Amino acid sequence: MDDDWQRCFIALAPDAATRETLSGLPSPPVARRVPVDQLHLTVAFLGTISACKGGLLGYSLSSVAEALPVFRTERIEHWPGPAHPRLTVAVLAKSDALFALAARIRAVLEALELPMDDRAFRPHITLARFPRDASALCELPVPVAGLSIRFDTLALYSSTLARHGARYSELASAALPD
Ligand code: 2AM
Repeated sequence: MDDDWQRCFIALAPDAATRETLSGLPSPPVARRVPVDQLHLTVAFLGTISACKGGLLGYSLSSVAEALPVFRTERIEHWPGPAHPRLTVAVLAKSDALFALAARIRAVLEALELPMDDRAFRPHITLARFPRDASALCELPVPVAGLSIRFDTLALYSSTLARHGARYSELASAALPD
């Protein structure tokens, strides 16, 4: 893709202890684990945007990066694709704070006239992705209620297709206050 246009999303990045917790959660052997440094929770998916709008958005992140509470896991599930499971995800317990953050981000996107995917927001952290022809060989959902999930950063990422799946690169970030 042209350097002036990138596939982007805004996500929360877990702190180091949370990354360790997430990397210890089970996923089917056939699925490819998301590398620990790439684990994230997408709050807004933008699709392809210009570098110029991305730059403006990067500057705006600190205006929405308010302190967040500790979140809790609820369970691990498979999310389906058209013909077979697509993802193994950790689903978080419902949180008003996450929906409030998504609303603040939506307002910034509207102000910058940036599009936002209007799929319902289902807060989750993808742990693993299935190859195209795989079936789910392990029993899920697994309840993993109550594990602490903390985020320390809100960031704008670009997503680039690589040989073994997408790679995410941080374009701009704002630290979340304690
Ligand atoms: P996923 O892990 O559930 O696939 C980069 O692709 C990030 O944006 C991933 O977290 C991915 O979620 C999410 N994402 C990809 N396409 C999306 C879309 N159309 N709407 C919302 N989120 C999307």
